[in-house]
Amino acid sequence: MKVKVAASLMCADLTRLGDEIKKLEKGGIDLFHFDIMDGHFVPNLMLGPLILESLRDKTSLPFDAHLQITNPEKYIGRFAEVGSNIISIHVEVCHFLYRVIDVIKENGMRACVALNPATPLSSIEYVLAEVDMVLLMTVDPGYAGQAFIPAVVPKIKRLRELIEEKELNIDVEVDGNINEKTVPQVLSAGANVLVAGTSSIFSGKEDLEKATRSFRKICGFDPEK
Ligand code: S6P
Ligand code: MG
Repeated sequence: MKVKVAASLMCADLTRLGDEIKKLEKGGIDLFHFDIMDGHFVPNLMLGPLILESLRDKTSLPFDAHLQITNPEKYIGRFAEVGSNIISIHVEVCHFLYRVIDVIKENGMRACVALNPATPLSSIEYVLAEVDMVLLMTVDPGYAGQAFIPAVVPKIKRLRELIEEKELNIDVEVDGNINEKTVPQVLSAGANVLVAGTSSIFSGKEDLEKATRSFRKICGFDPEK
């Protein structure tokens, strides 16, 4: 599957998000990842639909809304209105996955189910055929800058096997401490959408455009393209 890099915008310079988006685009980013946090499901508050709305006319690249909130079903329509292309809902807080996945698709978006590191793959066994993407967290959600949980690597591998066994066409996104060291592990296990945050493109060590290019190179992209 095509490898894609998603920029986690909560890790960007929030005082100049429009400029950051332009730099990321020039560096070859594939999509923009928005961490929506409610202080209930996760112990932090971050971003909201207005951020997506204010940035929507700045780029035509896809917006990937990672809802780290309880009652995600209440907000699907709002995230569709502000221009989300992908919605990720956490299985830990969603009791009616079939219904919510249907609502996401009816609103014209791609449906993704997200799992915390300790949540087993069996929780999505019956809905796998209905989703466009599965997001496997490689840290417990809530904060940037955390340590990678290596036990997720065999989980990624098993998920990719399940997808192939069922002959499905599903992206596998990974999120949390995805950097030079962990990219080879997650790619060879079968992930193909990589969320880049403070441990890679937003480390502040390089200009953002250059950092995005370097990260894409680590992910196997040809630097000339
Ligand atoms: C965590 C959130 C993530 C982070 C990202 C940060 O709750 O879902 O998207 O923003 O993982 O990246 P890093 O490289 O700082 O871990
Ligand atoms: Mg995220």
